[in-house]
Amino acid sequence: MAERSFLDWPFFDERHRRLAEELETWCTTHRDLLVARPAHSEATAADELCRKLVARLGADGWLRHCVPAAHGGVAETLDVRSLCLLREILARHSALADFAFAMQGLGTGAISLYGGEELRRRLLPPVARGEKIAAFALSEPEAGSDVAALATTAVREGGDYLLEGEKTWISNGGIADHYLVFARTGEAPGHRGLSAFLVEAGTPGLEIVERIATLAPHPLARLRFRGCRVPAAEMVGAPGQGFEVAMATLDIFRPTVGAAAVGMARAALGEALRRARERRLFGAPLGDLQLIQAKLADMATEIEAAALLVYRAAWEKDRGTPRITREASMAKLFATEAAQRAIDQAVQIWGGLGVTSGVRVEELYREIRALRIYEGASEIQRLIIARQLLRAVG
Ligand code: COS
Repeated sequence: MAERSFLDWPFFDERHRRLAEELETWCTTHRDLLVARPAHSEATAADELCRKLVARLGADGWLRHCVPAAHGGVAETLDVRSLCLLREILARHSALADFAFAMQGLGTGAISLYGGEELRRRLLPPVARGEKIAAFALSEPEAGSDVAALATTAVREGGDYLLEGEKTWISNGGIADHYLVFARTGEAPGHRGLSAFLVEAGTPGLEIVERIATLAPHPLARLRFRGCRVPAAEMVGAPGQGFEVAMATLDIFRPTVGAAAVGMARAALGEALRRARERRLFGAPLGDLQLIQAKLADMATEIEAAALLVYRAAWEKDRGTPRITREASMAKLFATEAAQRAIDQAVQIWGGLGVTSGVRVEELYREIRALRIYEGASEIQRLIIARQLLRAVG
């Protein structure tokens, strides 16, 4: 039985509790889809399953939480608590289902926040229905953490921009229908000279040059832009506003990464508890050993603390606080690090079986790792938190 008591926290409304119950039921009904795994380990192994997950999540209305109500969504503006709950529950059942859900939101978040009416009307409803797949293309071979240093350029030519450069580790790269691409337009040096563009897959000059195989398979690619012509009307936000667009999008989605980590950690705790009760050692259940009890206690306490930070950040945003940068970073940092520790302990409790391919905790061990890196590595989150603290004192 999944942990539900946190739903009584004051961060949630009745609609959140209902949402969690409904998704839990859906996950049980769709168990076959959620336990399905890519059949092989190549870079494209997860493509088909991911497409299937997006289609199912869309058909059953879950992706409506990724866009605003005016364009096929549920809430008037993105409800971060709902996004977090959905990610936590999906991630507890299937990391790939969480990934499929999350990328629809991250890939269109900037359009929901900054897009013009035409772009929103054209792009958001099909993403909410799971008919189109979205992607967010920020990282580059030489600029992952340092966004202000990104090198892809977009040069104005008549009514278009010409994009040149490379993006890498792009989730959904290769299967996405469109990419939200950040490029240097040069209005000013550094972060003030970036802009965001919507680039449709198949636009001449956009090439998928490499599919990237990872520890836990999901669609990932390196993209190259060579003379890629994008109409100026496809810019998201104003010229030079790209850095702000990226940061504001990440402020919303970083707590949701923390939520996914909480979901994975809860799955690991469930597995650890089961093993502690079922496995006998020295003539008694494993869970009678105090060293095992200490692990379980630490896991549960850290998961609870992580969930508090995640839902605090989400609630803070939902109640209208304009910037939740510090709260979002704290939630992502603590939840992903705590989940990594909890999952590691679950593997330890499972012993040899814990590192056996196909066993749930082994899978979680591989799945959690990327969350400490993507959407801002733990080191970057610490930097952001510390800067905010230092700024506040002087
Ligand atoms: N919301 C709105 N504005 C923001 C912001 C936010 N979350 N974060 C920063 N800004 C503003 C700052 O207030 C500052 O404004 P001014 O120009 O008015 O002073 C400006 O943007 C520059 O901010 P800062 O000085 O902090 O920029 P830096 O280049 O030093 O650092 C970090 C920016 C490191 C925070 C940024 O590059 C980052 O988040 N990197 C990680 C990126 C990432 O997540 N990559 C993974 C790819 S997505 S899978």
